[in-house]
Amino acid sequence: MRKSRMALPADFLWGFATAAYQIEGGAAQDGRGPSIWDTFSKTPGKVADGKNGDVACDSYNNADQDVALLKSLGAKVYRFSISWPRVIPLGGRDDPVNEKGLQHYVTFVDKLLDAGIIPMVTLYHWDLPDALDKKYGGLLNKEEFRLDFKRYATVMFEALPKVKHWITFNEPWCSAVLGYNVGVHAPGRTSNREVNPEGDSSTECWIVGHTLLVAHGEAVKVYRDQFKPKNGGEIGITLNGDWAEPWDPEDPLDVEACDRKIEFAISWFADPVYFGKYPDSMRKQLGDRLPEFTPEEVELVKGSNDFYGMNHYTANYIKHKETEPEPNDFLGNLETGFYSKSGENIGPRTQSAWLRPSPIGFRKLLGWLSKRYGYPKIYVTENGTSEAKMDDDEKEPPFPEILEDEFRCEYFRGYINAMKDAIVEDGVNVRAYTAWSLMDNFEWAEGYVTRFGVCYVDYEGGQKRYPKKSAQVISDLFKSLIKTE
Ligand code: PNW
Repeated sequence: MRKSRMALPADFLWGFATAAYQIEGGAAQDGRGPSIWDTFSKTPGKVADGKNGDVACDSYNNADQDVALLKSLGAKVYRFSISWPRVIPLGGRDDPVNEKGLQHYVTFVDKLLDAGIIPMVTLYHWDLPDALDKKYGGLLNKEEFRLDFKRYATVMFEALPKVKHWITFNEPWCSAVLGYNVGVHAPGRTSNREVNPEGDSSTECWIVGHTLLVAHGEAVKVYRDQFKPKNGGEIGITLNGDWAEPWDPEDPLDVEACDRKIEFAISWFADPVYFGKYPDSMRKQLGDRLPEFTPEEVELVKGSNDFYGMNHYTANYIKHKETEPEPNDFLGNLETGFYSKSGENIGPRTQSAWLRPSPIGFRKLLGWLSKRYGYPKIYVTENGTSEAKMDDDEKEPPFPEILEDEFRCEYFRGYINAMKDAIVEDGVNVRAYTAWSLMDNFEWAEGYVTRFGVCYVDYEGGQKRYPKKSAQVISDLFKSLIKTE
């Protein structure tokens, strides 16, 4: 049967995503060193259920099972991340490489390719070697960090020539804001002395953001100069950001605040990557607390994306503020909420306080980004949801009912169709999509309480994986949307 011509291109890549610290476990195996997340999650009070990633989904010891699972779902691509302290336990440019740790990823990539699955590799998904944080302040130290990251990236490019899709950093906004302003992610620095004894929310997040951009540019340059010519392949950064709707659509100041919200979240990183400078709205509010790019840094950062990596989950209503911005504000002097002036709810609640589904917001944000950045090739590298627990006792449904995740199925139907509309009707250039997440995993400060997987993980039963209904829904949906010719 001939499929509709209103479909996704035959070479569209779809699959699932994960991150090293969230799934690997094997924390003390084969010479892996600690990351800032090992340290942070073992600090009392930092993670909801007091747990950590020591075992997680034990993916370090279950490569065959994970590859078989991906294959059974028909995935064409798998996005996963490398644990830097597994490869270089102390992290630094003069520190030894741990061959066993490195070999794990070489073998894993081969297994994926043997199964016909394309690897998409994130170099940094938040698990900085703890030794670098202790030695020189980690991401706060631009000159040290950029060189250590460059060396780590070079080791990985050298070891994995078969990988053709590289992501430098996952969600620098989260590293900077959650790690150095709010303090709820590692290393947990903030001005809020009830949360942490050290940190300055008014300056550190902007410094860290700058470090990440420069280090990204550094790794891209190495890849383009030394590896791309012989291996082919491409490299980019993955940015997260929500769609913004005005609280009062009749108020031009709320409408303007929506753009400012997206600029503070996304253009903070995307403007330097595409235009070589920070957004005017940020410079205006932050003044010299926002670092300046040196000419050498502009050279590195501007034009450093071969594709735009997009993580997207939710939308907010935005209300401008009349007062002067607070020194620790990172939103752009505005309020975010789930209700509009007329009382409309943006979407149903989930288990994640920050996440409410709004598929139309995905289509709108794809359009906003495409217009601003010249219709770049986009890879959607994360999209997904948790499910609200049963109202009365905050318990999750028992196994196997938990596999019938109709709420998540509806989320994916809505979001994937919204993306399809953006592609076929609005002309945005999305070429890949990886759902978050392949399986339930360590959800950072929420521990194992919140499940994002399209496969259930039985943490008490040897980490066995069971596909939920949503895994099949995604698979069937893409099969029906992709042109077969
Ligand atoms: C992303 N927020 O994190 C991460 O890339 C994943 O590792 C994570 O598991 C997933 O989304 C689900 O949370 C985010 O508060 C964490 O806006 C928090 C926020 C956004 C993204």
